[in-house]
Amino acid sequence: MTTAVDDFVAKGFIAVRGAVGPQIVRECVALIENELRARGVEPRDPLTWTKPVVRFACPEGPAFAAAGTSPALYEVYDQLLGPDRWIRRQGVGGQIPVRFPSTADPGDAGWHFDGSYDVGGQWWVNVQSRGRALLALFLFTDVGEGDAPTEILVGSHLDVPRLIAPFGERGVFHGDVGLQPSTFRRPSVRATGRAGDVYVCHPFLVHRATWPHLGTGPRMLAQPAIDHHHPFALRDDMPVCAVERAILQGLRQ
Ligand SMILES: O=C(O)CCC(=O)C(=O)O
Repeated sequence: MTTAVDDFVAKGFIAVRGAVGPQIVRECVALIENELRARGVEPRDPLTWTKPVVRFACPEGPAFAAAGTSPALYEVYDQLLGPDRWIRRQGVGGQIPVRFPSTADPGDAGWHFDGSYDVGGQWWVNVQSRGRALLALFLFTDVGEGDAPTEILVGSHLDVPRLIAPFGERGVFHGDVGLQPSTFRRPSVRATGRAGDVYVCHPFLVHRATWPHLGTGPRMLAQPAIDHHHPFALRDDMPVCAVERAILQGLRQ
């Protein structure tokens, strides 16, 4: 029988529906709206939506702490990583790209996997995934097909380990890793859902923002790393968690 964990290893993500409750979502949205106002964007006035995307660091505070410490997410992190391996953060973290209805190219919608540690102002990655045990996509608004959902290449996390392993522990700037044509032949899905859903993803999953945004309101998403105490050891002779299992599978394929 295929378990949810096996499915994650094969596909590279799991959608946790209703991970964040509606009241917490509302409080987070109010804080995101304040950030927009501070940047001259009025969340309810389309005349002020002059750019297709506005980005900022995810705010901190009790509402985001409640979102980031959702029991449903903790259970999934435990299942995918093991209870003692990941760092419990009193918040969400990462960046929030808010996407507005627009047919303009936002300029940031290329396929990529995320870097996880800073080397001289660039985001680097290594096969042990230093600094990132998981990528999470927190939907703070309802996201339908027309609302510029994030697009995910299913199973693409299995293609990345072989590309970055040759760079050893030092790693490589994530933007310098040339993805192979076979990765782009993988099926894609769009991270649609309701406000409060969270897509928990393998750190090497290839994804991109999409455009145009044909919806009616701002799309709000946070995309933090879930960090770990130690990078993955990737040793076959030790117990491995699901994220590591996928990296080892990718190295063998
Ligand atoms: O906004 C999105 O849908 C995803 C953006 C993204 O992948 C990124 O900024 O790294």
